Amino acid sequence: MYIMFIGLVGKPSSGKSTFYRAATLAPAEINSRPFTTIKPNIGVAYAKVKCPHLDFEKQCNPNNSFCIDGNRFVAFKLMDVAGLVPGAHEGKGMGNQFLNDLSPADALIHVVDASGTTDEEGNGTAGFDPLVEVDFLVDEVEKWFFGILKSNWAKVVRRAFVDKKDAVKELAVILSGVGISEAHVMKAKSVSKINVENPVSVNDDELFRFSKILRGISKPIIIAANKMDLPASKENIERIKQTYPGMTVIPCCSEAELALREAHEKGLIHYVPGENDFKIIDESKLDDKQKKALEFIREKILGAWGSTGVQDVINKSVFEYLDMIAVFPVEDETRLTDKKGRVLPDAKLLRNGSNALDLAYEVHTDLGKNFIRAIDCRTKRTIGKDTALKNRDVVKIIA
Ligand SMILES: Nc1nc2c(ncn2[C@@H]2O[C@H](COP(=O)(O)OP(=O)(O)O)[C@@H](O)[C@H]2O)c(=O)[nH]1
Ligand SMILES: [Mg+2]
Repeated sequence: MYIMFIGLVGKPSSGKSTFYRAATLAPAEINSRPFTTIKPNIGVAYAKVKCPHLDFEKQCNPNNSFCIDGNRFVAFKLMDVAGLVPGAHEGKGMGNQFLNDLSPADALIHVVDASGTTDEEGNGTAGFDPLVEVDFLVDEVEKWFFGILKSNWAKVVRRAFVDKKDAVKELAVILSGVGISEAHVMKAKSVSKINVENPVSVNDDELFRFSKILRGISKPIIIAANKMDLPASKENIERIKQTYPGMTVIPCCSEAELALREAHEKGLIHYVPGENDFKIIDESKLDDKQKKALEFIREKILGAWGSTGVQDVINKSVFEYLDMIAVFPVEDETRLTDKKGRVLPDAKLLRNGSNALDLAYEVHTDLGKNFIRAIDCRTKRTIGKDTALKNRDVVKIIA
């Protein structure tokens, strides 16, 4: 089973853990956790799509996901990586260990302290330039990545040269532990125009350039410009955007998102992650401090910026950078239920281009093995096993 995996990276005190806590805080009533946590810093976060129940005029009973006001939140894995400092790839601040944690990641969210109130090691200061942070982090990730390629290159050369094997395939096999696929290597090869087919001809400069491109393809970085509530942030965020026109920079306030999700959880407010407002459920349950904090968030965050940015960062990473689609497998094509009668119970994230057979295998290996055909529950038409599924498809698999 393929589970999408995103890592949160950044210097100490940029707000990674706050972002992580906000993103992984799901309503308590969610039934089944789609995957169990393996380490304390790996949790389940959710990408947001319009729930298909709206199109069918049915009420859903989610099982592996949750739905608020017609918004379905679909699970993936998120990791809170320990803070990285300059020199991390050489082991500074145990950085090499933390970088290795990123190996399985499909994408990285770089949480930057846009307020400039902490330096590159996370110590409190004033007027620190967040551009420094963006630079050094990319640099550390690239050097770490190059180190992996370099240390494996002799093996690639040997397999291609001595064993006469396909270098691209071997490279993908050797680097599969760092989340590299053959498609990634092919793409990096065509972008870089470096002849990795003949690995013995690749010199160190070329290998570094190739590893940079391969890193960009296999572990894209999206910037969460955090702490946008603080005074210097607005200007800094503009500068980050201007300096890195090729990067996606999304302003955010993790602290506000965490506060809103917690207040929703406690039944104090009604808040849909990613929206530009919330409703207070019962004024009398709030003390003055809470009221003030919520007012601040409403005016200075949601009003001024349109949202807290946390869900935007997630959705952009999942649907644009990683090009995923959300699909909804069901057992009964008219009632849209599973065996237990739950309507539209499950939502799964698949790579765009996945077909009904891929979905069948995602649901269960046996379903994949015994796949006969699938039905598009909107049109009631048969979907052949080679037809690519679309975002928000509701699919019955016949086995
Ligand atoms: N003003 C402000 N402070 C934040 C925000 N997000 C996190 N912080 C604060 O920044 C500090 C470091 O946060 P933490 O999540 O522990 O950072 P980490 O070291 O990157 O995991 C804490 O005091 C947080 O409360 C934010 O959006 N705005
Ligand atoms: Mg932390």
